[in-house]
Amino acid sequence: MTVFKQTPPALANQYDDDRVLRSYLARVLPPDVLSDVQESLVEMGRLAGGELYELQLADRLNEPTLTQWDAWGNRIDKIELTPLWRRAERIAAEHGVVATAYEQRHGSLSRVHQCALAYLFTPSTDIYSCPLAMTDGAARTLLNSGNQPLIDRAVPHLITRDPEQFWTAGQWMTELTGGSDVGLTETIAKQEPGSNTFRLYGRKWFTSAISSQMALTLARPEGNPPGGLSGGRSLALFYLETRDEHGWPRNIQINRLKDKLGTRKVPTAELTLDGTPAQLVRGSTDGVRNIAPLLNITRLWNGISAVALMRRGLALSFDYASKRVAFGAPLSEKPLHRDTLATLQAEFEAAFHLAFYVAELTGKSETNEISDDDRLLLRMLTPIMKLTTGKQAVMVASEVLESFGGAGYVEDTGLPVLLRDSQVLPIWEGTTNVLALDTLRALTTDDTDPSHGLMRVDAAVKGCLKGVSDARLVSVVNSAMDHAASWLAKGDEVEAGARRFSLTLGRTIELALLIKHAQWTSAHRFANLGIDLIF
Ligand code: MFK
Repeated sequence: MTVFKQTPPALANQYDDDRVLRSYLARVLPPDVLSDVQESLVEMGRLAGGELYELQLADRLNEPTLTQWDAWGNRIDKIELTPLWRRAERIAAEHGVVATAYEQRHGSLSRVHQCALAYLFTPSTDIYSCPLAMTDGAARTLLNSGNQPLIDRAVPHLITRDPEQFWTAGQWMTELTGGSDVGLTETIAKQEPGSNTFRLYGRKWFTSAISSQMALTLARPEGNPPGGLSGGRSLALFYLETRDEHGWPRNIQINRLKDKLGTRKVPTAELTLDGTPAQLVRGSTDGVRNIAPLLNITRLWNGISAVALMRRGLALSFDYASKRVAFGAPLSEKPLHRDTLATLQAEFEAAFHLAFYVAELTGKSETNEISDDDRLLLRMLTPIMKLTTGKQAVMVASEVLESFGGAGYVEDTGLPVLLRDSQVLPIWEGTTNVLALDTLRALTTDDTDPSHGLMRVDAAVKGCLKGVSDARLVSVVNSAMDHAASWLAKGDEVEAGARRFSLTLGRTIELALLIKHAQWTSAHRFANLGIDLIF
Protein backbone atom coordinates (compact mmCIF):
# COMPACT_ATOMS: atom_id res chain seq x y z
CA MET A 1 0.00 0.00 0.00
CA THR A 2 1.36 3.44 -0.85
CA VAL A 3 1.13 5.91 1.99
CA PHE A 4 0.49 9.56 1.15
CA LYS A 5 3.31 11.86 2.12
CA GLN A 6 3.02 15.63 2.02
CA THR A 7 6.11 17.40 0.77
CA PRO A 8 6.84 20.22 3.24
CA PRO A 9 7.51 23.81 2.16
CA ALA A 10 11.15 24.64 1.52
CA LEU A 11 13.24 27.78 1.18
CA ALA A 12 15.70 28.57 -1.59
CA ASN A 13 18.43 31.22 -1.34
CA GLN A 14 16.36 34.03 0.19
CA TYR A 15 18.06 36.73 -1.84
CA ASP A 16 18.05 35.04 -5.24
CA ASP A 17 14.44 34.09 -4.69
CA ASP A 18 13.20 37.56 -3.76
CA ARG A 19 11.99 39.48 -6.79
CA VAL A 20 10.77 42.38 -4.66
CA LEU A 21 14.10 43.01 -2.93
CA ARG A 22 16.16 42.52 -6.08
CA SER A 23 14.03 44.80 -8.23
CA TYR A 24 13.97 47.47 -5.50
CA LEU A 25 17.75 47.42 -5.14
CA ALA A 26 18.14 47.58 -8.91
CA ARG A 27 16.06 50.76 -8.87
CA VAL A 28 17.69 52.60 -5.97
CA LEU A 29 21.33 51.51 -6.12
CA PRO A 30 23.68 52.69 -8.87
CA PRO A 31 24.98 49.64 -10.82
CA ASP A 32 28.47 49.79 -9.28
CA VAL A 33 27.02 49.89 -5.76
CA LEU A 34 24.65 47.03 -6.54
CA SER A 35 27.46 44.92 -7.88
CA ASP A 36 29.58 45.69 -4.81
CA VAL A 37 26.90 44.70 -2.27
CA GLN A 38 25.43 41.76 -4.16
CA GLU A 39 27.85 39.14 -2.86
CA SER A 40 27.03 39.95 0.78
CA LEU A 41 23.31 39.66 0.04
CA VAL A 42 23.64 36.37 -1.83
CA GLU A 43 25.61 34.99 1.10
CA MET A 44 23.06 36.19 3.65
CA GLY A 45 20.27 34.78 1.47
CA ARG A 46 22.09 31.44 1.43
CA LEU A 47 22.43 31.38 5.22
CA ALA A 48 18.82 32.46 5.76
CA GLY A 49 17.40 29.79 3.45
CA GLY A 50 19.93 27.13 4.52
CA GLU A 51 22.02 26.81 7.67
CA LEU A 52 20.13 29.33 9.79
CA TYR A 53 16.70 28.07 8.76
CA GLU A 54 17.67 24.46 9.58
CA LEU A 55 19.06 25.55 12.93
CA GLN A 56 15.90 27.57 13.60
CA LEU A 57 13.71 24.51 13.07
CA ALA A 58 16.00 22.34 15.22
CA ASP A 59 16.11 25.01 17.97
CA ARG A 60 12.32 25.38 18.08
CA LEU A 61 11.75 24.12 21.63
CA ASN A 62 14.76 25.82 23.23
CA GLU A 63 14.39 28.99 25.26
CA PRO A 64 16.85 31.18 27.14
CA THR A 65 17.31 30.39 30.81
CA LEU A 66 18.10 32.49 33.87
CA THR A 67 20.20 31.02 36.70
CA GLN A 68 20.04 33.39 39.65
CA TRP A 69 22.36 31.64 42.15
CA ASP A 70 25.49 29.55 41.91
CA ALA A 71 26.05 26.45 44.03
CA TRP A 72 27.81 28.51 46.72
CA GLY A 73 25.11 31.05 47.29
CA ASN A 74 26.44 33.82 45.04
CA ARG A 75 23.94 35.83 43.05
CA ILE A 76 25.06 35.35 39.45
CA ASP A 77 21.95 36.05 37.31
CA LYS A 78 23.42 34.19 34.37
CA ILE A 79 21.53 34.12 31.09
CA GLU A 80 22.04 31.17 28.77
CA LEU A 81 21.01 31.81 25.18
CA THR A 82 19.85 29.09 22.80
CA PRO A 83 22.13 27.65 20.09
CA LEU A 84 20.28 29.59 17.37
CA TRP A 85 20.88 32.91 19.06
CA ARG A 86 24.54 32.13 19.79
CA ARG A 87 25.09 31.36 16.12
CA ALA A 88 23.04 34.36 15.04
CA GLU A 89 25.20 36.69 17.12
CA ARG A 90 28.39 35.55 15.39
CA ILE A 91 26.83 35.73 11.94
CA ALA A 92 25.40 39.18 12.65
CA ALA A 93 28.81 40.52 13.64
CA GLU A 94 30.81 38.85 10.88
CA HIS A 95 28.36 39.90 8.17
CA GLY A 96 28.07 43.45 9.46
CA VAL A 97 24.33 43.47 10.07
CA VAL A 98 24.90 46.55 12.25
CA ALA A 99 28.38 47.58 11.07
CA THR A 100 27.43 48.10 7.42
CA ALA A 101 25.42 51.20 8.30
CA TYR A 102 28.43 52.78 10.05
CA GLU A 103 31.22 51.76 7.69
CA GLN A 104 29.39 53.84 5.06
CA ARG A 105 31.18 52.30 2.10
CA HIS A 106 28.36 53.66 -0.04
CA GLY A 107 27.44 56.86 1.78
CA SER A 108 23.78 57.17 2.61
CA LEU A 109 22.97 54.01 0.65
CA SER A 110 24.85 51.98 3.26
CA ARG A 111 21.69 52.18 5.36
CA VAL A 112 19.72 50.56 2.53
CA HIS A 113 22.38 47.85 2.21
CA GLN A 114 22.30 47.24 5.95
CA CYS A 115 18.50 47.06 6.02
CA ALA A 116 18.59 44.54 3.17
CA LEU A 117 20.99 42.38 5.22
CA ALA A 118 18.76 42.72 8.30
CA TYR A 119 15.68 41.87 6.23
CA LEU A 120 17.28 38.64 4.97
CA PHE A 121 18.79 37.73 8.35
CA THR A 122 15.83 38.40 10.67
CA PRO A 123 13.24 35.73 9.85
CA SER A 124 15.63 32.79 10.33
CA THR A 125 16.82 33.97 13.75
CA ASP A 126 13.68 34.18 15.91
CA ILE A 127 13.97 37.94 16.34
CA TYR A 128 17.69 38.31 16.91
CA SER A 129 16.81 41.61 15.25
CA CYS A 130 15.78 42.81 18.72
CA PRO A 131 19.29 43.10 20.22
CA LEU A 132 20.67 44.26 16.88
CA ALA A 133 18.09 47.03 16.61
CA MET A 134 18.96 48.31 20.06
CA THR A 135 22.69 48.01 19.32
CA ASP A 136 22.28 50.04 16.16
CA GLY A 137 20.13 52.60 17.99
CA ALA A 138 22.64 52.89 20.83
CA ALA A 139 25.50 53.49 18.38
CA ARG A 140 23.50 56.21 16.61
CA THR A 141 22.46 57.82 19.91
CA LEU A 142 25.99 57.89 21.31
CA LEU A 143 27.41 59.29 18.06
CA ASN A 144 24.72 61.99 18.00
CA SER A 145 25.40 62.84 21.66
CA GLY A 146 28.93 64.08 20.99
CA ASN A 147 30.04 62.45 24.28
CA GLN A 148 33.53 61.50 23.08
CA PRO A 149 34.64 59.34 26.04
CA LEU A 150 31.49 57.20 25.73
CA ILE A 151 31.78 57.10 21.94
CA ASP A 152 35.40 55.92 22.24
CA ARG A 153 34.50 53.37 24.89
CA ALA A 154 31.39 51.75 23.38
CA VAL A 155 30.84 52.51 19.70
CA PRO A 156 33.81 50.46 18.37
CA HIS A 157 32.29 47.40 20.11
CA LEU A 158 28.80 48.08 18.78
CA ILE A 159 29.87 48.40 15.15
CA THR A 160 32.67 45.86 14.92
CA ARG A 161 32.65 42.80 12.66
CA ASP A 162 34.77 40.83 15.13
CA PRO A 163 32.47 38.50 17.11
CA GLU A 164 34.93 38.44 20.02
CA GLN A 165 34.73 42.21 20.38
CA PHE A 166 31.06 42.64 19.49
CA TRP A 167 28.70 44.08 22.11
CA THR A 168 24.97 44.33 21.98
CA ALA A 169 23.06 47.11 23.75
CA GLY A 170 19.86 47.20 25.75
CA GLN A 171 17.25 49.96 25.79
CA TRP A 172 15.82 50.11 29.30
CA MET A 173 12.88 52.46 29.28
CA THR A 174 9.79 50.65 30.49
CA GLU A 175 8.85 50.75 34.16
CA LEU A 176 5.73 49.58 36.00
CA THR A 177 4.50 53.18 35.99
CA GLY A 178 4.98 53.77 32.30
CA GLY A 179 5.49 51.67 29.20
CA SER A 180 4.23 54.39 26.89
CA ASP A 181 4.24 57.35 29.28
CA VAL A 182 7.96 57.16 29.94
CA GLY A 183 7.91 60.51 31.78
CA LEU A 184 6.56 58.62 34.81
CA THR A 185 9.91 56.85 35.28
CA GLU A 186 10.69 56.32 38.98
CA THR A 187 14.35 55.28 38.77
CA ILE A 188 16.52 57.72 40.68
CA ALA A 189 20.12 58.64 39.83
CA LYS A 190 22.35 59.69 42.74
CA GLN A 191 25.66 61.33 41.91
CA GLU A 192 28.71 59.98 43.72
CA PRO A 193 30.37 62.86 45.60
CA GLY A 194 33.27 64.33 43.67
CA SER A 195 32.76 62.12 40.66
CA ASN A 196 30.93 62.03 37.32
CA THR A 197 29.51 58.61 38.14
CA PHE A 198 25.90 58.21 39.17
CA ARG A 199 24.28 55.25 40.92
CA LEU A 200 20.88 54.14 39.67
CA TYR A 201 18.13 52.85 41.97
CA GLY A 202 14.85 51.55 40.61
CA ARG A 203 13.00 48.79 38.80
CA LYS A 204 12.93 48.25 35.06
CA TRP A 205 9.95 46.19 34.07
CA PHE A 206 10.50 45.12 30.48
CA THR A 207 14.14 45.02 29.42
CA SER A 208 14.61 43.18 26.16
CA ALA A 209 17.68 41.07 25.41
CA ILE A 210 19.14 41.31 28.89
CA SER A 211 22.22 39.46 27.69
CA SER A 212 23.65 42.75 26.37
CA GLN A 213 26.96 44.19 27.60
CA MET A 214 25.70 47.78 27.88
CA ALA A 215 22.44 49.67 28.03
CA LEU A 216 21.02 53.12 27.56
CA THR A 217 18.43 53.93 30.16
CA LEU A 218 16.43 56.79 31.64
CA ALA A 219 16.52 57.91 35.25
CA ARG A 220 15.70 61.04 37.23
CA PRO A 221 18.79 62.72 38.67
CA GLU A 222 18.18 63.39 42.36
CA GLY A 223 16.84 66.88 42.72
CA ASN A 224 15.22 67.05 39.29
CA PRO A 225 11.58 67.74 40.14
CA PRO A 226 9.20 64.99 38.90
CA GLY A 227 6.44 67.56 38.25
CA GLY A 228 8.62 70.60 37.71
CA LEU A 229 9.67 69.78 34.20
CA SER A 230 7.04 68.15 32.04
CA GLY A 231 7.15 64.45 31.19
CA GLY A 232 10.51 63.20 30.07
CA ARG A 233 12.26 66.56 30.47
CA SER A 234 13.22 65.92 34.08
CA LEU A 235 14.75 62.56 33.16
CA ALA A 236 18.31 62.14 31.96
CA LEU A 237 19.79 59.61 29.55
CA PHE A 238 22.38 57.28 31.12
CA TYR A 239 24.95 54.81 29.81
CA LEU A 240 25.82 51.74 31.84
CA GLU A 241 27.72 48.49 31.48
CA THR A 242 25.90 45.47 32.80
CA ARG A 243 28.81 43.37 34.13
CA ASP A 244 32.23 44.08 35.63
CA GLU A 245 35.55 42.77 34.31
CA HIS A 246 34.99 39.46 36.15
CA GLY A 247 31.54 39.00 34.66
CA TRP A 248 29.61 39.89 37.84
CA PRO A 249 26.43 41.95 37.46
CA ARG A 250 27.03 45.58 38.40
CA ASN A 251 24.44 45.91 41.17
CA ILE A 252 21.75 44.65 38.83
CA GLN A 253 19.40 41.85 39.83
CA ILE A 254 17.49 39.96 37.19
CA ASN A 255 14.27 39.07 39.02
CA ARG A 256 12.74 36.91 36.31
CA LEU A 257 12.35 36.47 32.57
CA LYS A 258 9.02 37.41 31.07
CA ASP A 259 6.62 34.67 30.01
CA LYS A 260 5.57 36.15 26.65
CA LEU A 261 3.18 35.23 23.83
CA GLY A 262 6.02 35.31 21.29
CA THR A 263 9.64 36.47 20.82
CA ARG A 264 10.44 33.65 23.23
CA LYS A 265 14.10 33.49 22.25
CA VAL A 266 14.47 37.09 23.43
CA PRO A 267 15.47 37.07 27.12
CA THR A 268 13.22 39.90 28.31
CA ALA A 269 13.72 40.61 32.00
CA GLU A 270 12.47 42.43 35.06
CA LEU A 271 15.36 44.14 36.80
CA THR A 272 16.20 45.83 40.05
CA LEU A 273 18.92 48.44 39.84
CA ASP A 274 20.49 48.73 43.26
CA GLY A 275 23.26 51.27 42.89
CA THR A 276 24.21 50.43 39.30
CA PRO A 277 27.04 52.72 38.16
CA ALA A 278 26.06 54.85 35.18
CA GLN A 279 27.16 57.95 33.32
CA LEU A 280 25.24 60.82 31.84
CA VAL A 281 25.18 60.70 28.05
CA ARG A 282 24.12 64.26 27.35
CA GLY A 283 23.17 66.72 30.09
CA SER A 284 21.07 66.03 33.16
CA THR A 285 17.63 66.69 31.63
CA ASP A 286 15.71 66.00 28.40
CA GLY A 287 16.24 62.25 28.57
CA VAL A 288 13.34 61.48 26.24
CA ARG A 289 14.53 63.89 23.58
CA ASN A 290 18.08 62.55 23.88
CA ILE A 291 17.01 58.91 23.51
CA ALA A 292 14.84 59.73 20.46
CA PRO A 293 17.55 58.71 17.92
CA LEU A 294 17.46 55.24 19.45
CA LEU A 295 13.67 55.15 19.20
CA ASN A 296 13.75 56.13 15.56
CA ILE A 297 16.36 53.51 14.63
CA THR A 298 14.54 50.71 16.47
CA ARG A 299 11.29 51.80 14.82
CA LEU A 300 13.00 51.46 11.45
CA TRP A 301 14.14 47.96 12.44
CA ASN A 302 10.59 47.21 13.52
CA GLY A 303 9.34 47.99 10.02
CA ILE A 304 12.14 46.03 8.38
CA SER A 305 11.33 43.09 10.68
CA ALA A 306 7.64 43.39 9.78
CA VAL A 307 8.32 43.09 6.06
CA ALA A 308 10.88 40.34 6.68
CA LEU A 309 8.36 38.21 8.58
CA MET A 310 5.69 38.82 5.92
CA ARG A 311 8.14 37.77 3.24
CA ARG A 312 9.09 34.60 5.13
CA GLY A 313 5.47 33.54 5.55
CA LEU A 314 4.72 34.18 1.91
CA ALA A 315 7.87 32.41 0.67
CA LEU A 316 6.74 29.30 2.53
CA SER A 317 3.12 29.67 1.49
CA PHE A 318 3.89 30.12 -2.22
CA ASP A 319 6.21 27.12 -2.19
CA TYR A 320 3.65 25.01 -0.39
CA ALA A 321 0.92 26.02 -2.85
CA SER A 322 2.89 24.42 -5.66
CA LYS A 323 3.27 21.16 -3.67
CA ARG A 324 -0.07 20.72 -1.97
CA VAL A 325 -2.69 19.00 -4.12
CA ALA A 326 -6.35 19.29 -3.17
CA PHE A 327 -9.53 18.79 -5.14
CA GLY A 328 -7.54 17.48 -8.09
CA ALA A 329 -4.88 20.17 -8.56
CA PRO A 330 -2.07 22.01 -6.76
CA LEU A 331 -3.30 24.98 -4.75
CA SER A 332 -1.20 27.19 -6.99
CA GLU A 333 -3.63 26.42 -9.82
CA LYS A 334 -6.74 27.30 -7.81
CA PRO A 335 -8.03 30.77 -8.68
CA LEU A 336 -9.29 31.54 -5.18
CA HIS A 337 -6.05 30.45 -3.50
CA ARG A 338 -4.02 32.44 -6.03
CA ASP A 339 -6.18 35.46 -5.46
CA THR A 340 -5.81 35.19 -1.68
CA LEU A 341 -2.02 34.95 -1.86
CA ALA A 342 -1.84 37.78 -4.39
CA THR A 343 -3.70 40.04 -1.96
CA LEU A 344 -1.21 39.20 0.79
CA GLN A 345 1.69 39.71 -1.59
CA ALA A 346 0.36 43.18 -2.39
CA GLU A 347 0.23 44.02 1.34
CA PHE A 348 3.80 42.81 1.74
CA GLU A 349 5.12 44.71 -1.28
CA ALA A 350 3.43 47.91 -0.16
CA ALA A 351 4.91 47.59 3.32
CA PHE A 352 8.31 46.72 1.87
CA HIS A 353 8.51 49.91 -0.19
CA LEU A 354 7.46 52.11 2.72
CA ALA A 355 9.96 50.55 5.16
CA PHE A 356 12.83 50.82 2.68
CA TYR A 357 11.87 54.38 1.76
CA VAL A 358 12.29 55.29 5.43
CA ALA A 359 15.67 53.48 5.34
CA GLU A 360 16.70 55.68 2.38
CA LEU A 361 15.75 58.86 4.25
CA THR A 362 17.43 57.62 7.44
CA GLY A 363 20.65 57.03 5.50
CA LYS A 364 20.50 60.55 4.07
CA SER A 365 19.98 62.07 7.49
CA GLU A 366 22.96 60.13 8.88
CA THR A 367 25.29 61.43 6.18
CA ASN A 368 23.83 64.94 6.30
CA GLU A 369 22.68 64.70 2.71
CA ILE A 370 19.10 65.45 3.61
CA SER A 371 17.13 68.61 2.92
CA ASP A 372 15.14 70.26 5.69
CA ASP A 373 11.93 69.15 3.97
CA ASP A 374 13.06 65.54 3.88
CA ARG A 375 14.19 65.66 7.50
CA LEU A 376 10.67 66.67 8.44
CA LEU A 377 9.29 63.97 6.14
CA LEU A 378 11.47 61.36 7.87
CA ARG A 379 10.27 62.51 11.30
CA MET A 380 6.68 61.97 10.17
CA LEU A 381 7.15 58.79 8.16
CA THR A 382 9.03 56.89 10.88
CA PRO A 383 5.99 56.49 13.19
CA ILE A 384 3.61 56.19 10.22
CA MET A 385 5.71 53.39 8.71
CA LYS A 386 6.15 51.60 12.03
CA LEU A 387 2.45 51.57 12.88
CA THR A 388 1.26 50.68 9.38
CA THR A 389 3.70 47.81 8.75
CA GLY A 390 3.16 46.40 12.25
CA LYS A 391 -0.56 46.01 11.59
CA GLN A 392 0.07 44.54 8.14
CA ALA A 393 2.50 41.97 9.55
CA VAL A 394 -0.06 40.58 12.00
CA MET A 395 -2.74 40.36 9.33
CA VAL A 396 -0.43 38.70 6.79
CA ALA A 397 0.94 36.22 9.36
CA SER A 398 -2.57 35.19 10.36
CA GLU A 399 -3.54 34.62 6.72
CA VAL A 400 -0.30 32.76 5.99
CA LEU A 401 -1.10 30.28 8.76
CA GLU A 402 -4.60 29.84 7.34
CA SER A 403 -3.19 29.21 3.86
CA PHE A 404 -1.68 25.99 5.25
CA GLY A 405 -4.98 24.83 6.72
CA GLY A 406 -4.53 22.80 9.93
CA ALA A 407 -0.77 22.52 9.36
CA GLY A 408 -0.44 26.26 9.95
CA TYR A 409 -1.84 25.77 13.45
CA VAL A 410 0.58 23.00 14.41
CA GLU A 411 3.77 23.96 16.20
CA ASP A 412 6.26 21.54 14.68
CA THR A 413 5.69 22.95 11.20
CA GLY A 414 7.51 26.05 12.51
CA LEU A 415 4.63 28.22 11.26
CA PRO A 416 2.70 29.42 14.35
CA VAL A 417 5.75 31.29 15.63
CA LEU A 418 5.37 33.67 12.70
CA LEU A 419 2.06 34.91 14.08
CA ARG A 420 3.23 35.09 17.69
CA ASP A 421 6.40 36.97 16.75
CA SER A 422 4.54 39.35 14.43
CA GLN A 423 2.15 40.29 17.23
CA VAL A 424 4.90 42.12 19.11
CA LEU A 425 5.52 44.50 16.21
CA PRO A 426 2.53 46.79 16.85
CA ILE A 427 3.24 46.75 20.60
CA TRP A 428 6.90 47.35 21.40
CA GLU A 429 8.69 50.51 20.36
CA GLY A 430 5.40 52.40 20.71
CA THR A 431 1.90 50.98 20.26
CA THR A 432 -0.24 51.94 17.28
CA ASN A 433 -2.09 54.60 19.27
CA VAL A 434 1.05 56.08 20.82
CA LEU A 435 2.65 56.33 17.39
CA ALA A 436 -0.51 57.80 15.89
CA LEU A 437 -0.23 60.57 18.50
CA ASP A 438 3.48 60.88 17.71
CA THR A 439 2.50 61.36 14.06
CA LEU A 440 0.33 64.32 15.07
CA ARG A 441 3.22 65.68 17.14
CA ALA A 442 5.62 65.20 14.22
CA LEU A 443 3.34 67.19 11.88
CA THR A 444 4.10 70.26 13.96
CA THR A 445 7.85 69.68 14.38
CA ASP A 446 8.84 72.79 12.41
CA ASP A 447 5.79 74.88 12.91
CA THR A 448 2.54 74.94 14.85
CA ASP A 449 0.33 74.43 11.80
CA PRO A 450 -0.04 70.67 11.14
CA SER A 451 -1.19 71.30 7.57
CA HIS A 452 2.37 72.44 6.75
CA GLY A 453 3.75 69.07 7.85
CA LEU A 454 1.06 67.31 5.87
CA MET A 455 2.02 69.29 2.78
CA ARG A 456 5.45 67.61 2.96
CA VAL A 457 3.86 64.17 2.89
CA ASP A 458 1.62 65.32 0.04
CA ALA A 459 4.66 66.54 -1.91
CA ALA A 460 6.40 63.18 -1.43
CA VAL A 461 3.31 61.35 -2.64
CA LYS A 462 2.98 63.62 -5.67
CA GLY A 463 6.68 63.04 -6.41
CA CYS A 464 5.99 59.30 -6.68
CA LEU A 465 3.22 59.91 -9.20
CA LYS A 466 5.29 62.01 -11.59
CA GLY A 467 4.99 60.64 -15.11
CA VAL A 468 2.31 58.09 -14.19
CA SER A 469 -0.13 57.95 -17.05
CA ASP A 470 -2.90 55.88 -15.46
CA ALA A 471 -5.31 58.62 -14.37
CA ARG A 472 -7.39 56.19 -12.31
CA LEU A 473 -4.44 55.30 -10.08
CA VAL A 474 -3.43 58.93 -9.65
CA SER A 475 -6.95 59.86 -8.69
CA VAL A 476 -7.21 57.10 -6.03
CA VAL A 477 -4.02 58.35 -4.35
CA ASN A 478 -4.97 62.02 -4.58
CA SER A 479 -8.42 61.50 -3.18
CA ALA A 480 -7.00 59.57 -0.18
CA MET A 481 -4.60 62.46 0.52
CA ASP A 482 -7.42 65.01 0.15
CA HIS A 483 -9.52 63.00 2.56
CA ALA A 484 -6.74 63.03 5.19
CA ALA A 485 -6.10 66.77 4.69
CA SER A 486 -9.75 67.78 4.91
CA TRP A 487 -10.21 65.71 8.09
CA LEU A 488 -7.21 67.40 9.69
CA ALA A 489 -8.41 70.85 8.61
CA LYS A 490 -11.77 70.31 10.34
CA GLY A 491 -9.88 69.98 13.62
CA ASP A 492 -12.72 67.95 15.17
CA GLU A 493 -11.76 65.27 17.62
CA VAL A 494 -8.27 65.09 16.18
CA GLU A 495 -6.99 62.80 18.93
CA ALA A 496 -9.84 60.30 18.54
CA GLY A 497 -9.18 60.00 14.82
CA ALA A 498 -5.37 59.89 14.99
CA ARG A 499 -5.10 56.16 14.29
CA ARG A 500 -7.40 56.31 11.25
CA PHE A 501 -5.53 59.38 10.01
CA SER A 502 -2.08 57.80 10.39
CA LEU A 503 -3.12 54.53 8.79
CA THR A 504 -4.71 56.44 5.90
CA LEU A 505 -1.44 58.28 5.36
CA GLY A 506 0.57 55.05 5.66
CA ARG A 507 -1.52 53.19 3.13
CA THR A 508 -1.63 56.16 0.77
CA ILE A 509 2.14 56.52 0.74
CA GLU A 510 2.49 52.78 0.27
CA LEU A 511 0.22 52.92 -2.76
CA ALA A 512 2.15 55.84 -4.22
CA LEU A 513 5.46 54.01 -3.72
CA LEU A 514 4.03 50.83 -5.28
CA ILE A 515 2.94 52.83 -8.31
CA LYS A 516 6.33 54.49 -8.58
CA HIS A 517 8.08 51.13 -8.46
CA ALA A 518 5.65 49.54 -10.92
CA GLN A 519 6.27 52.43 -13.31
CA TRP A 520 10.00 51.80 -13.05
CA THR A 521 9.75 48.03 -13.44
CA SER A 522 7.59 48.34 -16.54
CA ALA A 523 10.40 50.33 -18.14
CA HIS A 524 13.14 47.94 -16.98
CA ARG A 525 13.89 44.29 -17.07
CA PHE A 526 12.05 43.48 -13.84
CA ALA A 527 8.51 42.37 -14.42
CA ASN A 528 5.67 44.27 -12.86
CA LEU A 529 3.57 43.06 -9.94
CA GLY A 530 1.46 40.31 -11.37
CA ILE A 531 0.07 37.09 -10.12
CA ASP A 532 1.62 34.99 -12.87
CA LEU A 533 5.04 36.14 -11.78
CA ILE A 534 4.37 35.28 -8.18
CA PHE A 535 4.05 31.56 -8.89
C1 MFK B 1 12.49 44.12 15.80
C2 MFK B 1 12.94 45.49 15.89
C3 MFK B 1 12.58 46.26 17.12
C4 MFK B 1 13.33 45.77 18.26
C5 MFK B 1 13.16 46.58 19.48
C6 MFK B 1 13.27 45.74 20.61
C7 MFK B 1 13.24 46.35 21.94
C8 MFK B 1 11.92 46.74 22.38
C9 MFK B 1 11.96 47.19 23.76
C10 MFK B 1 11.05 48.32 23.97
O1 MFK B 1 9.90 48.27 23.63
S1 MFK B 1 11.78 49.64 24.71
C11 MFK B 1 10.48 50.72 25.03
C12 MFK B 1 9.98 51.43 23.90
N1 MFK B 1 9.18 52.52 24.43
C13 MFK B 1 8.71 53.41 23.63
O2 MFK B 1 8.88 53.36 22.43
C14 MFK B 1 7.98 54.55 24.28
C15 MFK B 1 6.69 54.86 23.62
N2 MFK B 1 6.24 56.21 24.02
C16 MFK B 1 6.53 57.28 23.24
O3 MFK B 1 7.14 57.17 22.20
C17 MFK B 1 6.02 58.58 23.75
O4 MFK B 1 5.57 59.32 22.66
C18 MFK B 1 7.12 59.38 24.49
C19 MFK B 1 7.75 58.54 25.58
C20 MFK B 1 8.22 59.84 23.54
C21 MFK B 1 6.43 60.58 25.10
O5 MFK B 1 7.22 61.11 26.18
P1 MFK B 1 7.12 62.62 26.59
O6 MFK B 1 8.04 62.89 27.70
O7 MFK B 1 5.69 63.03 26.76
O8 MFK B 1 7.76 63.26 25.33
P2 MFK B 1 7.47 64.61 24.58
O9 MFK B 1 7.35 65.73 25.56
O10 MFK B 1 6.39 64.47 23.60
O11 MFK B 1 8.84 64.76 23.79
C22 MFK B 1 10.02 65.12 24.44
C23 MFK B 1 10.97 65.60 23.36
O12 MFK B 1 11.39 64.47 22.59
C24 MFK B 1 10.32 66.55 22.38
O13 MFK B 1 11.33 67.43 21.92
P3 MFK B 1 11.52 68.91 22.53
O14 MFK B 1 11.95 68.70 23.96
O15 MFK B 1 12.59 69.52 21.69
O16 MFK B 1 10.17 69.57 22.41
C25 MFK B 1 9.89 65.65 21.26
O17 MFK B 1 9.77 66.35 20.03
C26 MFK B 1 11.06 64.69 21.22
N3 MFK B 1 10.66 63.39 20.63
C27 MFK B 1 9.78 62.52 21.13
N4 MFK B 1 9.71 61.46 20.33
C28 MFK B 1 10.56 61.69 19.28
C29 MFK B 1 11.16 62.94 19.50
N5 MFK B 1 12.07 63.44 18.65
C30 MFK B 1 12.38 62.73 17.56
N6 MFK B 1 11.82 61.52 17.30
C31 MFK B 1 10.92 60.98 18.14
N7 MFK B 1 10.41 59.79 17.86
